[in-house]
Amino acid sequence: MHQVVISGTGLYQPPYTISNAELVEAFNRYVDQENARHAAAIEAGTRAPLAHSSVEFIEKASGIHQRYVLEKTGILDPARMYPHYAERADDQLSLMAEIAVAAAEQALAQAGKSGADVDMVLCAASNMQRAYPAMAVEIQQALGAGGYGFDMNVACSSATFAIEQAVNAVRTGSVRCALVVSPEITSGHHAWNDRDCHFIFGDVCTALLIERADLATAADTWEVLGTQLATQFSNNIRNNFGFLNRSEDSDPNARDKTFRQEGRKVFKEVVPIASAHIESHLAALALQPAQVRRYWLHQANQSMNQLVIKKLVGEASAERAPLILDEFANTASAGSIIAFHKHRADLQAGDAGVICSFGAGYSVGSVVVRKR
Ligand code: CO8
Repeated sequence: MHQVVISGTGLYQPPYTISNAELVEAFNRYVDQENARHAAAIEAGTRAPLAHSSVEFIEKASGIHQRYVLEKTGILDPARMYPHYAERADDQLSLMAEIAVAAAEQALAQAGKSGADVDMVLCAASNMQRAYPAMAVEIQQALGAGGYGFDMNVACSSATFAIEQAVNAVRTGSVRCALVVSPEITSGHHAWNDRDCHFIFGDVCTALLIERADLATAADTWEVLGTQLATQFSNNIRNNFGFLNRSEDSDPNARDKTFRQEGRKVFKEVVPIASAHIESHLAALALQPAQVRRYWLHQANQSMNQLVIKKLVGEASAERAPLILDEFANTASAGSIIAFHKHRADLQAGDAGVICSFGAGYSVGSVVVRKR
């Protein structure tokens, strides 16, 4: 068995931001237009009017201040309320692969490696752009990587679940260097016209390089002490978009074909699951929660993260569990990886940290690391 390290990370940040003020202004125009269009039915009492959103609610309920997106005009157009993406020919690099390659190149540069050193590529994200060929195989080719690649989807836990697959493959010697990319184009399958959730998501792509410790040459490496994954079925976060929709003769634009959730239930149910999961994982590694210098938690909701940390160590602080969701919003499986990417430089050799995702499934995945 080989010792395994994370030796590089990368972050592709889309070119456009949408502030809460811009988002709410566009959403409220959409509401006014819809209510005007259905004025007679609203007047007759056969249809409920839509309600305005508010910046104050969004910031208080979630902690989100803005989000990055790959395209914003469509999202902010009240007659459309979703992005415009140009269809690409089969011989062009697909959008998911393009942002994955950009993030991967950063991770490779940080690790002092090239695409040719990689022999496993995992594309781990909440939605794939197409059914096949696998996104990972296209990314593998674009980077000049060898070995093999495959796609995985465990929604918000896609990245941590992929890390376990990569770590095990490197540990057992079946590969030497694995790349995990999480191109999360959440804008494409988000309900931007639903007041309950329109503010939640942003686009991004993260990358991680995982390799044998004895082959790593980077100065900044993180030994993977252990990984632990768990799932428990819940319908509280769900998207029914899928390849059987056509045969079911269902409406492709129906509300259930994009993201939807029972946010309050998710909040209440997932906090105890996540904190108990982290506690049991640390106990299995003979570590106390207070001995962990940093928690890079899933980035869905500020209060949720504060509660998880309070349960673990008694008090929440940005030093112990940094937040990136104020700037990035919820980026599905990429959130905890962005936190790790941006908030690890100040840790010292010997310091332990936990990367932890939690979300749809339900799913929870933790990765315990120690700076070398
Ligand atoms: N503006 C103003 N008021 C609003 C708005 C709004 N936009 N939305 C709701 N309200 C009102 C409601 O009507 C309600 O009013 P009243 O009390 O009069 O009935 C009041 O505000 C409270 O509403 P909620 O109970 O819904 O509000 P919460 O305090 O629960 O906050 C949150 C809502 C922020 C959504 C919160 O519940 C939350 O963050 N929960 C956790 C969710 C979570 O972690 N989900 C994980 C999802 S991510 C995931 O798993 C990945 C999926 C794959 C990616 C998909 C990409 C698209």
